[in-house]
Amino acid sequence: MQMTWRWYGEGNDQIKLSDIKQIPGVEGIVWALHDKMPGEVWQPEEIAEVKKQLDEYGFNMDVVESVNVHDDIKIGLPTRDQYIENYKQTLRNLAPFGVKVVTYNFMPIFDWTRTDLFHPVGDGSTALFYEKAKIQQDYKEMAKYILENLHGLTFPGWEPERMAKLDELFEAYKPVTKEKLWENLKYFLEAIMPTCHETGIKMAIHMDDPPWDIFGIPRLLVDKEAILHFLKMVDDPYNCLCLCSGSLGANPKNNVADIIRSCCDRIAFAHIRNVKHFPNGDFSEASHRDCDGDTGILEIMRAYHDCGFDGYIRPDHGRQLWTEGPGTCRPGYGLYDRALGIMYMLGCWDMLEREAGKI
Ligand code: DNO
Repeated sequence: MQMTWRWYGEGNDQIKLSDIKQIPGVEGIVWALHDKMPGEVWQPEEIAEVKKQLDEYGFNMDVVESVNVHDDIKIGLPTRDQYIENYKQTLRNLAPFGVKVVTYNFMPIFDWTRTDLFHPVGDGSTALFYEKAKIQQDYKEMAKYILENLHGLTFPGWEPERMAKLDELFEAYKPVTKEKLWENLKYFLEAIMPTCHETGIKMAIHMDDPPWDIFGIPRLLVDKEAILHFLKMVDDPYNCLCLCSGSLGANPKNNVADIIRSCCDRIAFAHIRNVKHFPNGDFSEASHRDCDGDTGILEIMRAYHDCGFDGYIRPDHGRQLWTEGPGTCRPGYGLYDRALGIMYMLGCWDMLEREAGKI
């Protein structure tokens, strides 16, 4: 496996590349051009700028998270073809810089969804929290809460320009049933697979978070059955997964280690995140330590190891620790808990490697 760290870019992340350099084992930065709207072409000179910054610290830029997919592609509007052409051009522009994996998602309207970004964990730290009852109600209320609590920081999928048009977006998605959304995803992937072969870039779809329909809009990548359907639907080695343990793990019925074993050869990128469930359907994010949540981090690491996983991996959301709070820390993406998460993951991995006689 190759350890990576998600960084939001110079001037857009409180964490410095020099801080990340001190965390053991990090080889690459998972990056994006965060000021790009979905559908815009990423230009070579903009990509070159990021490469220069990463080169200074010896980090690779192999993984992009995300090149976001325009709503017209998800909705299946006639304008989608132009946006697909733009997407292909972005892939062609990324490849000469060594990019190997592009992450994206196919969630309508909202990306990951939480109701509290700084929820007390009980030990003085805070974490992202999902209160089920709140997600039945007012989507505008929820979007407003999220945007206000980002304190002006960008968050992909939560572009203020898109959030300002929520009623229009909900209206536009009305005819998009779950079946239609699967079809639109297939159309998109079949259109870009030749460009993936040409550029050597694997497309890694992120799991839907949370893994169920919200506010009446469908979500697709929610469980083992859906994942296997997705891989078969476009059966191409460049059609891959960004297997997010925390997204899937939000549903207690998902056995994440088992899912990994069923499709490991198509996992290009692994997100490791731990989630704790409450009996009423609420959940809180937790430290990466196995016993702090219900996701089964130890068995997940064992599954990756048994399968000989050599793709990219990163700690996903961490709690906000110590001095990290609203305004000083991008929710879920602070420095400390993700760094602790890396040490936990490397600890598991090193032990498995030792037991296998590899180190
Ligand atoms: C959450 C992230 C997701 C992910 C996108 C990929 O923190 O894992 O927002 O980046 O869904 O497009």
